[in-house]
Amino acid sequence: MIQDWDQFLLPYKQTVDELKVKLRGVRQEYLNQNQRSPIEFVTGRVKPVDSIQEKMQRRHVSEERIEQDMQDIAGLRIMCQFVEDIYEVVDILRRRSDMTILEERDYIHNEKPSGYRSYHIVIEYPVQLVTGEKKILAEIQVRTLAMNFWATIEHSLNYKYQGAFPETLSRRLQRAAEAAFKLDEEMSEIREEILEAQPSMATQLRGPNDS
Ligand code: 0O2
Repeated sequence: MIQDWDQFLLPYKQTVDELKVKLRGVRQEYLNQNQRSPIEFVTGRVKPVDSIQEKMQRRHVSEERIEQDMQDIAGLRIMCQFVEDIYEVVDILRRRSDMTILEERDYIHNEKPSGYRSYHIVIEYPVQLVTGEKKILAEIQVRTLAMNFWATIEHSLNYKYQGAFPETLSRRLQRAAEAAFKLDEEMSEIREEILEAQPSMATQLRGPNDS
């Protein structure tokens, strides 16, 4: 039995905190060089204990197997402006030596039946504890702003309907997901045209609050 969840989750919190700093640092590196960053913003969370317990029941994961079988207790999200940026971010992550990629799931080209799209990466990340090094699994979700918009709303509706959407709502959400993806495709085409016409725009496509 996990007696003290706060204690158990401490290395996961450290993982999320460290990765948030590092991934935001990637964005800052681009901006400092006056370049457009493929990372728009980064969020992270440790999965709440009730969600962990619910998933353990649903997936038949025992407490002995939790560290190996629950890949998303530590979760990071990287938001990008364009679909192309997602694959650039994935390449950046593949080149890093401070984490090991264990698994990649492309839910962009293989969207989920719900309409969900994102690129998922499961990594092993070493945290340094007083007792020594501990390897922690973390899930990094990389998605566009449009994919994030859809997923955030669908997630909150899911909470309300406990996953049992009425058929009409499911269909509308699938249509909305397609519309969001169409928007991503349109934006990519517009971006290509702008860049071809005016290469200097690359540095100008930056966020409003960036110095
Ligand atoms: P949270 O933290 O509240 O977002 P499973 O968890 O069983 O669905 P699996 O194989 O463990 O699936 O992992 P998968 O599919 O790679 O990633 C699960 C996570 O992806 C979910 O976490 C969501 O964040 C996101 N996700 C997957 N499918 C959907 C979807 O249809 N809609 C939305 N909005 N998000 C999705 P959790 O566990 O839901 O928790």
